[in-house]
Amino acid sequence: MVELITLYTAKICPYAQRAEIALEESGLPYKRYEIDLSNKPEWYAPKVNPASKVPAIAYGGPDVAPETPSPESAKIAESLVLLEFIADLSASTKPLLPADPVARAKARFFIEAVLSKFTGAFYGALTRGEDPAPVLDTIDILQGLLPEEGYVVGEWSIADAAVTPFLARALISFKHDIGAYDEGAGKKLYDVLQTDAKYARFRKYYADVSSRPSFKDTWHEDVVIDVFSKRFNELRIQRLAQK
Ligand SMILES: N[C@@H](CCC(=O)N[C@@H](CS)C(=O)NCC(=O)O)C(=O)O
Repeated sequence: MVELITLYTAKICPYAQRAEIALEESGLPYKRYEIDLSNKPEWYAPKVNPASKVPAIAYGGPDVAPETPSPESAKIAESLVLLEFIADLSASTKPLLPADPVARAKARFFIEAVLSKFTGAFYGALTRGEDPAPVLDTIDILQGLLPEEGYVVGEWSIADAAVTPFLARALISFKHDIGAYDEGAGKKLYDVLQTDAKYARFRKYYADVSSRPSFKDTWHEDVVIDVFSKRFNELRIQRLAQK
């Protein structure tokens, strides 16, 4: 029997959105608790996640308020661990990974590619002002791993949950030219992604994942635009001032 689940999350955080999307897809009941990352509650690190990061899940134990987590619940952190955990919990009711070992390996390989290729290139541009153009190459790698249609392994799986929050933040940042990179470089890249025939498969994939209720209900575009533009456009100004 699946026990009580409390998800500690934050609207701004792509890692946290991964877990939230998977929980929504699983159909498992859970309590959602928003952590203010700029003013974290003092109980959060000692009682939930010593790394003081979101996402984290308190699983099992008595039915308590999220602010007073029970020592009897298991505390689990790290978004990719949580995706696997949620898939394990819902395996018999709503599979979030296919049964076939090859398809499971493909899902995990895709997740690894998101981590090792795409997120580094995106954050390099967003936070360190690196040229965003290499992001296109990493999107090309990801779309090359997709089947001709559908999700990463055909049916929706946690591999789709792993990538969607990052694609959403990359697209919205580039669309609004938000980031520490040179002014105009994001918008240029966004226009290529929207129009170039080379990225047609990517566009279709993103349309598929982003139209699911699990994404729409967990995506807070206004919050992301607001926080990202304050944080990363300021980094652009600082970078230019140091030139
Ligand atoms: N590797 C972690 C990364 C999680 C992470 O970096 N979360 C950020 C927010 S997006 C966080 O909680 N940072 C702590 C802070 O801002 O103080 C995971 O995959 O869950």
